[in-house]
Amino acid sequence: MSASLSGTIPRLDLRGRRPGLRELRAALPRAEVDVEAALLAVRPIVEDVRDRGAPALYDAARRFDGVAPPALRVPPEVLATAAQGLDPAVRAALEESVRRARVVHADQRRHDTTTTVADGAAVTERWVPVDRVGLYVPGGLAVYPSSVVMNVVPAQLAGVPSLAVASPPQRDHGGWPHPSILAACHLLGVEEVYAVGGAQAVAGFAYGFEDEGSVCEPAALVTGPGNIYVAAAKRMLKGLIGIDAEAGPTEIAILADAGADPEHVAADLVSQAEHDPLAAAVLVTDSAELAAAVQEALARRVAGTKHTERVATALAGRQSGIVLVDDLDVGLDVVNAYAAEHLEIHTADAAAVASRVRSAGAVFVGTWAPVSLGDYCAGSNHVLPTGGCAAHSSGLSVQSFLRGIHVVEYSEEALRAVGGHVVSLARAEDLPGHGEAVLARVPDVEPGG
Ligand code: HSO
Ligand code: ZN
Repeated sequence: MSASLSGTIPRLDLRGRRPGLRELRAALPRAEVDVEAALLAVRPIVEDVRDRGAPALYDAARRFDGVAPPALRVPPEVLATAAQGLDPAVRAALEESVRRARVVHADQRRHDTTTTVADGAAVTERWVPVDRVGLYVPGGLAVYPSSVVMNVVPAQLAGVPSLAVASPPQRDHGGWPHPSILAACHLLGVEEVYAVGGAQAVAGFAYGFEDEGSVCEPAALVTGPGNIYVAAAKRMLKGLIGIDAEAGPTEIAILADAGADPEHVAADLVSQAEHDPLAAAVLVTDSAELAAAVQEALARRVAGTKHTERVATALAGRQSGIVLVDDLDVGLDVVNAYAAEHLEIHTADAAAVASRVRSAGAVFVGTWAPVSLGDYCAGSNHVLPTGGCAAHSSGLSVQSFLRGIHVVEYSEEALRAVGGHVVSLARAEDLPGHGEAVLARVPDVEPGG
């Protein structure tokens, strides 16, 4: 076994210190993903789709996917055939995944709230789903029908009336998207599916296009994971469309004490490292013994796993590491500063420690909740903020597909009661026209009352 495939993981020793957030951010391992550089490549593709529509999408397919699809829209019989061809065990697993995700996401639905601010004065927050969503599903290294579930279920439960999926055409599958993606769409009742990939798919959703009499209307929101070009297209088109997060490489952080099982820790680090050579696997522990045992278990597991090279590269990369700390308080500082996409807690009283986590896409508490459970069948969503974005953002949920509209209802008396304050603030901001709009209705109000 070459040294580079040994599962060796960089180390960061913070013992004897309690660094602040600024220092932690600088010291902690993290992948450098240069979305700005990808923007240079993506801009002409997006502009071509905007200007030429379908012909640009076919050209991009030939160029980037090595095949032009028979049509951009996948016909219903191709979707049905894909579903029929699904391995029964995979079908059963997808159905259970959908069932659990639906149960959890149904509870996330928002109810309108009406607040009576004063007599005759009410403000309602009305939740309205976006009109149309485009879901992007990648199809390169990663063909994830589970991601179809994680995007479609919350959109459907939010009540989004129009929903389309796009996934790259595959040379091996007659130019249609991967059959497992099509099968997942069919199981979920998604009928509008396009054989379009990459940045051009995001552009196609943003501007809409027409192909052979079938129209893909523009979407208000585009969600779903993708490579750096997809992220760049989302960044470029944000504003015209809403987006979820720019998904970066997968991350797992584990906070563990001396009582943790090194085999569980190592298996879970490997499980996310196998996504991508740029995936991040970070162990934070106050036990040098555990760190050594995990390193040993990793050497064995990395050699024995299917994607050895990918996993070893991810573990050895500058984005991964074992961080040694004095105690769990510092450990919590570290994981909160890191703001991992996935954080596992393997400590005594794991639930109490987990309750002190403030930044993570998802937290997996204790021995029986590995990240891979959450990837498929926990009921939680697996589209989560990466790259430290968990410091300010959340994973995909029903909420991601809703907009809150403030509905303001005041009676004449209610306006009269507060109108003077509006006039005062309008004068203070040198916007007397604002005050005059009130005085036109209730002329007798006095500034300040
Ligand atoms: N861990 C990935 C999701 C995934 N895992 C899909 C397996 N399939 C990012 O959260
Ligand atoms: Zn995963």
